[in-house]
Amino acid sequence: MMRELHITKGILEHHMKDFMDSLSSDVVIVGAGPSGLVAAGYLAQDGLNVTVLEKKLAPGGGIWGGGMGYKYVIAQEEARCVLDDYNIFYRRVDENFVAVDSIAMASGLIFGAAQKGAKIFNLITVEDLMVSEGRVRGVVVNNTFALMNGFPIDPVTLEAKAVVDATGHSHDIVKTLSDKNDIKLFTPTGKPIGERSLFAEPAEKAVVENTKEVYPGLFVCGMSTAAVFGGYRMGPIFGGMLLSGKKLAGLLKEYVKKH
Ligand code: 48H
Repeated sequence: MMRELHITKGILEHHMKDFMDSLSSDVVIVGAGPSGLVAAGYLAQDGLNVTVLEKKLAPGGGIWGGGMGYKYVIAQEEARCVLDDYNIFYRRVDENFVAVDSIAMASGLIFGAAQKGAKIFNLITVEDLMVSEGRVRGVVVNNTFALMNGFPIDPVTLEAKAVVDATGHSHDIVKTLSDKNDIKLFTPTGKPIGERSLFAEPAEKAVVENTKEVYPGLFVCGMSTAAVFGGYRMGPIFGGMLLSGKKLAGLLKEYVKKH
């Protein structure tokens, strides 16, 4: 016999189990765009407890819309290994580039990260950080609907050995840390430098180079590296995002062992 009670109970029990497992993670990744999803999948595959927090209903960030709504994005040959690891198909443009259906890429990265063991929560906004004794110790989260409506509801906290700003152009997390605390980031000015105009080749290189720790316990990947370290934007080429996520996973595997 079908009892509605069992449907609700099944949802609540499983959601709560996942959320309880995320109260103390190895890594919390803020933002479920391409760079965050790639990092999450590789880290979870290696057995780390990884939580991804996405403020919107649909994870995937800026992938879905391709270039100006034309639904393909481009990736460089060097990034093809990530597409293969996530079983995402593509078509060849020439010997250096492939074209990827943006809908296949968004859904492939989301499913791949979840399948590899990352816990992805949607409709949760990170509104602040936990900071003490000179390092980031976790995130302060709230229900996106509560924030959208301006309801005066207090947030809750999730602790982590490392937090990642994968929020894209907005670099929400680094910005909040810098605005609210009298601290110096690991940038030349101690503050976010700001994103520069479009220049694809150096932009793609810099995204990967600048995937690193920006303050003790806080890392940046993807487009937020441009805002934080003053990189160019690159338009709808996504190889840098994929490789940034892959590099971050490598860095964090070592980092988490030491912390
Ligand atoms: C929870 C949040 C919060 C918050 C934001 O923008 P994204 O797709 O991120 P990247 O860096 O992996 O990829 C960038 C790429 O999509 C892009 O924009 C490119 C290549 N642009 C080039 C150009 O020239 O314009 O995803 C970030 C995600 C989004 O889903 C946000 O909703 C989410 O982060 N987010 N989630 N709490 N405070 N802030």
